[in-house]
Amino acid sequence: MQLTKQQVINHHLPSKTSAGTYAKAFAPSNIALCKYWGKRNVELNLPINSSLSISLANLGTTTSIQPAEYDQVFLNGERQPEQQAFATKVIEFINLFRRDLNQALRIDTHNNIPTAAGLASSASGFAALMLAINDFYQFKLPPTTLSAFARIGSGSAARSIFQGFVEWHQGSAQDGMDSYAEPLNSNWKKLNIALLKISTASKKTNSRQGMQRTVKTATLYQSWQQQATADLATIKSAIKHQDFEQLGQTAEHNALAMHATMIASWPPLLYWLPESVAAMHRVWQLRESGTPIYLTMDAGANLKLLFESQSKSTVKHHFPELNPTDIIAPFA
Ligand code: 2P0
Repeated sequence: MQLTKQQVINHHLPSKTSAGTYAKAFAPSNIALCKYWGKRNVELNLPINSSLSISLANLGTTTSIQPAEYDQVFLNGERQPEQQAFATKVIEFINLFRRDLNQALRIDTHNNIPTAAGLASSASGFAALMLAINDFYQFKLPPTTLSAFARIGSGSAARSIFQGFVEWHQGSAQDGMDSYAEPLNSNWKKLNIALLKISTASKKTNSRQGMQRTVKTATLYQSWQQQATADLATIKSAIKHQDFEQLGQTAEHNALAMHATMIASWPPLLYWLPESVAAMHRVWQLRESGTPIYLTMDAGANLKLLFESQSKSTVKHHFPELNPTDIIAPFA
């Protein structure tokens, strides 16, 4: 029988908890170099393959929790209507952890990700919320449990509990408690990521629906799993040896293989816009002219560019649409 979120969480929370008066936590956004695409368990967001990401340092979400007269959710200072998706998701998640439903709460979420970058905020959002919940109720949960619980909110949130390079282990346990992320002990001062905005329009098919459709209908999905497994090992080796070409090549190949399986779903899932493809060609032209630059893309039309510090001025010259805040050096 499949376990529910509540059953899994109850089993791992301390028996006695006390509510604090105020808690505030930050979690970074992350960009996957080896992507998560496909769930073996939809209730618990358990992935079919392990993934590896890089967290975006101080770009992400800050969330605070405090007692209030009635439940209220704020996003970037604006009260969110109770019935709308954002407030519902936040309240449903916090309800998994609050045993005393009589204590009403005010939850404030602030994202400092450049909104123009069109970066999904569910990863940093659920990670920051989980960290704030842990603090507010004084659960004192270990990082691996915090990561596994954040994953129950949104898969990629498992990785946003940590900074730097982060590996999320797919795990195999029925309750998913071995499906958590861990930081790799590594550093890459020269590594840069640029967020190249193509569109900020919300996508028609979200990741959750998209993954399920791909797993069900794309015969390419089996090859994707094989490639993701191989890519993870190659990326870890590239990080260990600080081999940028290997890192960039593998990350780009991984993203495009994921998109190929999406496109091979039915009905097809094509997140690219004509402008995305045009930007991909610009990246490839720049690379052909000798600049080591690679791209990765998530479930959307935007590109993320990978390069090292010595290429920064060339990249800015060829992509004048990038603002200084769109370029991040996570280890600098
Ligand atoms: C990733 N993505 O590894 C991949 C690459 C999008 C493409 O994780 O359903 O928002 O909440 O577990 O985590 C986006 O999926 O999905 C994602 P849920 P999530 O970054």
